[in-house]
Parts: sequence; structure tokens; C-alpha cells
Amino acid sequence: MPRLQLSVLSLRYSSWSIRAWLALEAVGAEFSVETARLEKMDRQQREVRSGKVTADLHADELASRRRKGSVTGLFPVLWIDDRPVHESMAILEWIAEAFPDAGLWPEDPLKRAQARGVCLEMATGFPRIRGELSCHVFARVPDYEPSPETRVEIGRIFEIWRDLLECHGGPFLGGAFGNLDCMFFPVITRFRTYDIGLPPELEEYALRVELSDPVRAWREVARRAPALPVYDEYIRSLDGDPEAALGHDRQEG
Ligand SMILES: N[C@@H](CCC(=O)N[C@@H](CS)C(=O)NCC(=O)O)C(=O)O
Repeated sequence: MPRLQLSVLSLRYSSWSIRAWLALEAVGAEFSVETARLEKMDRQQREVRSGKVTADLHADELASRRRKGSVTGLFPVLWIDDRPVHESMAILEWIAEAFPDAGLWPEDPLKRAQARGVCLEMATGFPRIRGELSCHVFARVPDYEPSPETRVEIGRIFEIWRDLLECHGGPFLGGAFGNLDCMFFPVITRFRTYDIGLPPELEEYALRVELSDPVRAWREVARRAPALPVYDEYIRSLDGDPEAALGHDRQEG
């Protein structure tokens, strides 16, 4: 097996970094993590830009991010024996192929194609959820009221989860814990952060994911990941607490 290094942004906020981390953990890969600290971070821009190559980054900022492990200016990047793979879907695909016995994708070709379809929908869509309900796993904003547009996207997420649970018979979205769950886990954390109630059968699914081994392992790492003030300020601007779900073991810097 090649040497694996995952370059990420803080695993407390970076939803894309969390997805790749979970998939590596789920297959039992040995990997190291390099957390980049960026000089320039803007919450709104960051969310809106997700999914696009950051052509608008100044050359010096891009060069600085490349020195920190990025390719396009975005994270995560999986370094495989010093060769980079960027874009989360490509990373999840590589992990699935490198660890075929882990069953990250459904076995049936049609179901696998459908699974990839909704993962790509997640990767390229849901701008309201990504912008308004920004990923902040330990924050809590009680009684948050999402905008009507965001509600529509939340409804689509519920539909996707229901269809997949019905199609695969659970307990996870694709049957066993896999890439679908990695892809949608940061949405679960957003629903927790912004107090979005789930219908009972989806609440059961969310709890199963939260109690799964990869997610429990990630949580321990995330607790020690660096805080990003610009995100904490957003939560405070909504009268929320950025560390409400962190517990007693607060991170140190
Ligand atoms: N399409 C990319 C999106 C990656 C992405 O947006 N990453 C965010 C962190 S969650 C990032 O690096 N943001 C840096 C910035 O906006 O300055 C992927 O799927 O990996």
C-alpha cells in the first residue's frame, strides 16, 4: 500500500476534509493528516466557491496554499506516495478502488451509479445549505429558522435519504457504511448545529451514523482541530455558541 497523507483544513469546519477523512478511516487505511492554516479565509466566499477551482485566488496566496498541500487552493487533497489527488469525489473513488473489500460503494452497478449520482448532487448542489448552514460541528444555534429556499433543499436531502434507505434496506444509506454516508455526514452535523428536526426514521439513521466507528474516531480528532474565528463569529452573530457541543476537553489553539 502506498504512503497516504491527507491535507485538510480544520476537521471541525471543513466538510470536504471530513468526508475524505471518514472514508479513509472506514476502510482502515493508515494515513497521516496535515492541517493547513490559511492566512486568508472568508466565510461567505468560501462557501459559495466550494466546488469550483479557485481561479480568483491571488498567485501568492495560491502558491502558499500549494506549499501547504493544496492543488487548486482548496482542500482536501490526498497525497499518494507524493502524487496528489484533489476533488473529494475523486478521492472517495480512489479509496473505494484501493480498498475493494471495504464496500464503500454498493455492489450492484445500477445502485452504484445512483449512489454516485446523489454524491455528485451533494458535491455540486445545495448552495443554500452550504452557505446559510455553514459547517461548524461543535456549534449549536438553538431555534434557528432556515430561509424558505434552504427549507426546500432540506426537503430534497430528506427525500434522498428516504429513497436510499428504502432501496438498500439500511442500516446506512448504501447498506453498509460507505461513501454515501461520508458524503452526507456533514449535512447531519449541520442539522444538529442549526437545530433542524429530522423525521423519526431519518433521526434513527442520523444516530446510527453518529455512533458509527469512523464518526466516533473523527470526533476525537475534530475536538483537537484548530478553531477558525471567522466561523465562530458567524455562529455568535446568530446568537449561537461555537463550542456548545465540544464538551469539557476544549482545544488549545
Ligand atoms: N470541489 C472541492 C471543494 C473543496 C472545498 O470547497 N474545500 C474548502 C474547505 S471545506 C476549501 O478548501 N476552502 C478554502 C477557501 O475557500 O478558501 C472538493 O470536492 O474537494
